[in-house]
Parts: sequence; structure tokens; C-alpha cells
Amino acid sequence: MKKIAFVTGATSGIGEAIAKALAADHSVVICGRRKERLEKLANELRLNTEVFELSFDVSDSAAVNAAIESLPKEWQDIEVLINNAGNAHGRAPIHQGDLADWDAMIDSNLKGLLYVTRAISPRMVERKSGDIINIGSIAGKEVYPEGNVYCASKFGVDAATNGMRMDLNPYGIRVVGIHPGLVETEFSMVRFKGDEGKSESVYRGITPLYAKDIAETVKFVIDRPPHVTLADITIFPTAQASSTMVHRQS
Ligand code: NDP
Ligand code: 8X3
Repeated sequence: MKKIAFVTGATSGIGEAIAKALAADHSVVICGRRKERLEKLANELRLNTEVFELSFDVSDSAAVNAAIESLPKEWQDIEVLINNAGNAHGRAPIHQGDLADWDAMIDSNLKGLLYVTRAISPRMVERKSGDIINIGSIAGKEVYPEGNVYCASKFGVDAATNGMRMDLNPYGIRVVGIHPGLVETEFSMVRFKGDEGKSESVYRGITPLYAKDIAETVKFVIDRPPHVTLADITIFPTAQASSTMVHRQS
């Protein structure tokens, strides 16, 4: 068995690309709620490596613990944890926000990341070894209008990442925050609840980042020698300069 990587949100977009990139030199645990997608990805990855599928909702702490406890013994020593699962749900001014959307974002993006880390990190501490890579967002560095709660969830991820790095520092565990700008995935279709027009407009007139760009960054981070931690990385498409400044060709 190769070193084990555990990737949340592997059924789509950035997580799927990370699982594919890591499969070259890791055994991978792939996670997500959609079982058919997990199965399809597992069949593809099994051509290159050992794969274990875990279907659970990261926002359900009991389900997170049950899933991780269900791992066979030989899969329990996870060396690389990629906390990627998450989404934006809606985009609205604060006085019109939808409470169910708010709960989904805080519960999955922030609490889910914490639940998974709480379940996996003790064995890293015991072994004094491991990498934890949290996929934050530029939305966790700069707020933007109508991004309120999504931004708050990602600011939370940034704070939690920096806190984890301190707490795990005595054990030689590397903790990394990767904060992408606009990446073309299913993200905007989820955010805008299947509205293709709104979703496409997010990437109109630019060459966005692609999931593979983030996966290559993750691979680069992991492949640094053990004394090097790339603690905090913001990655934009070249057309983007900040959360609110994007140069679009008309
Ligand atoms: P996608 O919608 O393509 O993928 C989201 C993934 O997260 C899916 O695999 C989904 O799996 C999983 N997921 C969402 N909620 C849950 C949950 N409650 N429990 C388990 N899994 C969940 O979007 P991206 O790939 O773009 O997003 C991945 C991460 O990157 C997110 O954290 C997002 O905030 C972040 N990000 C994205 C950017 C972008 O522009 N696309 C920019 C910056 C950050 P399933 O539905 O099967 O459970
Ligand atoms: C996703 C990037 O700018 O849509 O985290 O919030 S943005």
C-alpha cells in the first residue's frame, strides 16, 4: 500500500482532479455524498492505485465519525488529508438571505472540515507525521457584496487552518491553506441552483482556473521536502486581481 490520501468532495470539480492527481503515488480514499459518482471515479482510479470509497455528508458529525471508523485497519493511517468538500449556496444581500443556504454553507464548509480533521488528525499526531490541506477561497481573504455567509464560512476556514498549524506544530504536521479565485467547476451551478445563465456569466470573458490547476498546486505542496511548508497560497486566474476585480474581454 502506498501513502494514503483522503480527499473530501471527490465526486466533482477540484476534489475529483486532486484524487486523480494523487492517485499516481498514493492510495486514495475518495469521499462525497453521490455514490454513483464515487463508484465511477473509483473504477477509473483503480487502473493505477488502491481506492476506498466513503459516502457521507461532512456536515453530519455522527456520519463523519462512523465513516472514518469504518475504514479497514490498513486504510487508517492517513498521511494526506485534503479538506475540499464545500459549496456556495445562493448569493443575496444579508436582509434577503435564505437560512437553509446559510446553514448548508456553515455546516459543510466550516463545521464539516472541522469534523473530518478532528476524526483524522489524532493518528497523525500519534505518528508525528501528516499533511492537512484545506481548500479555502479568496472569499476567505476578502469579502464581496452578497457573499456574506459564504465569505464568513471561508474566513472561518482560514482561521481554523492557521489555528491547526499552531496546534499541530509540535508534531511535525504540515497544515496548508489553498485559496483559489474563480475555478470553473460545478460550483456556480450549485450556487445558482441550476441557473445556467447566471452560472456561465461568472466565467464569461475570462480564462478561469480549471480544477487541474488546483490539483497541480496540491501535488506541488505535498511533494516539497519535509522541512518545507507552503503555509498559505492564493491562486487566481490571470484575469483576476481580487474578489471584485476581474478583467473580462467583451
Ligand atoms: P463542485 O460543486 O464541483 O464540488 C463540490 C464537492 O464538494 C462535491 O464533490 C460535493 O460532493 C462535495 N460536497 C459539498 N457539500 C458536501 C457535503 N455536505 N458533504 C460531503 N461532500 C460535500 O465545486 P468545486 O470543486 O469548485 O469546490 C470544491 C471546493 O473548492 C469548495 O470548498 C469550494 O468552496 C472551493 N472553492 C471553489 C472555487 C471555485 O471557483 N470553483 C474557488 C475557491 C474555492 P457531493 O455533492 O457528492 O457530496
Ligand atoms: C469561490 C470563489 O469568488 O465565487 O470560492 O467566492 S468566489
